[in-house]
Amino acid sequence: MIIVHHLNNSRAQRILWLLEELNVPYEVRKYQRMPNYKAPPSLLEIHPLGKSPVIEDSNEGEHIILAESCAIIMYLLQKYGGKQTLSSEGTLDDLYYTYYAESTLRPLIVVRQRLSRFADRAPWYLRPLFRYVLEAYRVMYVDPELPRNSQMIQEHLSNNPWFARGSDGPAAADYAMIFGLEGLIAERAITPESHPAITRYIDKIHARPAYRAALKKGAE
Ligand SMILES: N[C@@H](CCC(=O)N[C@@H](CS)C(=O)NCC(=O)O)C(=O)O
Repeated sequence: MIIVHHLNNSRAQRILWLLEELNVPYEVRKYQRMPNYKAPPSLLEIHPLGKSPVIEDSNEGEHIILAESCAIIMYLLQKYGGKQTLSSEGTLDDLYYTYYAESTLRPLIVVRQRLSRFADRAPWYLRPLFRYVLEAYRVMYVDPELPRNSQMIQEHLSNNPWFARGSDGPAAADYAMIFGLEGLIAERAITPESHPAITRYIDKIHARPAYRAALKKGAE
């Protein structure tokens, strides 16, 4: 049986969603973030980077351990996915957004989140200076990127129900993208008014029975 090493409030949730959609049995091993929001050291016993998600499975008789959420998504779809055939343009979209999710979108969101938290960790007398520098960095380098990215996604989802053009259900790119889109909402980088197609897309996924079942298993 597949084991998912699942950290609360993390990317691991989308792996549970995928497994529920695939109807593949799995076991969830839960880990709680520490007060500093880092993963507990016990995750280091599973994988050298100590992050989540990580899965364990048996593949052609061999026990495997796999990290990186998008690698896990592709592995699970290749091994357990049905025969969803995408057009050549749909295949390109799927490829693009699966890589884009972790290499471009998530880093932007993470940098923005961290910039707003770092100043609070500085000694009190340095905080105003830290805030000034971090705010300047955010305004110059991060903030101009987010609207451009959100606009691209908004346009794509205005014309297509799923990330892979022509697809009639979620593909790798959808499992990859949902965490970043939820992050845009959490960061208040987009609102239902400013980006209605993205909001509708997220609501549609959140209403899926498999997503709801995954939430129950992951608890958060
Ligand atoms: N690119 C990796 C990122 C893994 C990652 O950073 N996971 C976060 C949870 S969303 C984590 O484990 N954070 C805890 C920590 O960094 O200690 C992936 O997509 O799996």
